[in-house]
Amino acid sequence: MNKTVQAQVQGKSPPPLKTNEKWSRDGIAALFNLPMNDLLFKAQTVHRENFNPNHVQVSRLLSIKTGGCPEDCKYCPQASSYDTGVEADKLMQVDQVVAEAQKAKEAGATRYCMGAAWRSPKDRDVTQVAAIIAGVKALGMETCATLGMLTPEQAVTLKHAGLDYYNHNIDTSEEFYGDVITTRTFQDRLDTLGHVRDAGMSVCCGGILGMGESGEDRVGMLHVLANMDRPPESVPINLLMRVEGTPLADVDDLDPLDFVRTIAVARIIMPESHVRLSAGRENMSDEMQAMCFFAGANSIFSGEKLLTAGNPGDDKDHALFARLGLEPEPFDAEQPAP
Ligand code: SAM
Ligand code: DTB
Ligand code: SF4
Repeated sequence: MNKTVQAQVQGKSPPPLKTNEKWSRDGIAALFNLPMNDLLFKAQTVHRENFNPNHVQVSRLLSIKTGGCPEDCKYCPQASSYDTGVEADKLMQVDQVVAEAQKAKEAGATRYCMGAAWRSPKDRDVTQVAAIIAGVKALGMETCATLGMLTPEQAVTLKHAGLDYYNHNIDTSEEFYGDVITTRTFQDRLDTLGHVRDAGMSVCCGGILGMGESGEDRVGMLHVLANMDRPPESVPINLLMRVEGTPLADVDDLDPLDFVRTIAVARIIMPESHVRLSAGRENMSDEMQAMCFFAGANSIFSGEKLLTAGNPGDDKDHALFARLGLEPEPFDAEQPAP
């Protein structure tokens, strides 16, 4: 007896299935439960149908406004309520950021991602960030920013300044979200993502694994991402960087194979998205990263620093790419972002 019939027999309504749902939770959970070889084979097959399997998109991050954030995200070293040793700084000047972006371009990065530790920017902050974006865009790089919650008008201003991508993560499942952040809601995040889409920008949206979430939460997070009207063009999957002073500093290790499985499932259910092997590579072996690339990850952050935390750096990454026969994905500056 199928679930619907069973529910009808028991006089209960079946679980709601939205008409536009592309992937059900059960369907996603079934992928997670495949034998590893079947899951990886499927993911690599989907990957090859959509991308050059040996190309990896390279982005570089810069924290343009560090620390002092009023939010309480339990993973974050930049929240002012945790004693993590991160000093609060003012928004950087245009020239300083453009000079850093130029260096990143020379080192081979094609997308420049600028992060600010704000709950939401003030309009005057957006004016200043718009000038920064215009300067970086003029170098011929793709631009991305992550500034917290936006109003529809702020999203339009950033788009007009030349912003290609906006990063705003859902971070985890809707069910686990309240255990991690209490100062803004899951729906607040979806609202900002809607404003970003309405302004015509590409969306970068993903989450963090290893925060003590369950397997069901990982299913729930990917379920939300894959069922967006348009799935995010870029899906960062971060492995929690446990920072002393944050409430999640001592959370247990995640099984690395559960991380790889999540990448593989993301690849299968969002076949056209770039899946980014994001924060946490500093704590991964070459072998684990190789498995993530085989599972369909095709983007990384390069450089020795993420926003405040460490990253492997160019020398290690060049050696890794050489070991695996990978190449940076070429970027055609003439092509508009999807
Ligand atoms: N304040 C803005 C916001 O929260 O949207 C932008 C910056 S915030 C640092 C960007 C993202 O970085 C977060 O949504 C989270 O997914 C990720 N992040 C922050 N701290 C992290 C950590 N310790 N480990 C892994 N990812 C982290
Ligand atoms: C994302 O998903 N990960 C990046 C980027 N988007 C902004 C940030 C990772 C931050 C890691 C902790 C730190 O450097 O402070
Ligand atoms: Fe602030 Fe963003 Fe860190 Fe949350 S993740 S505390 S909003 S900087």
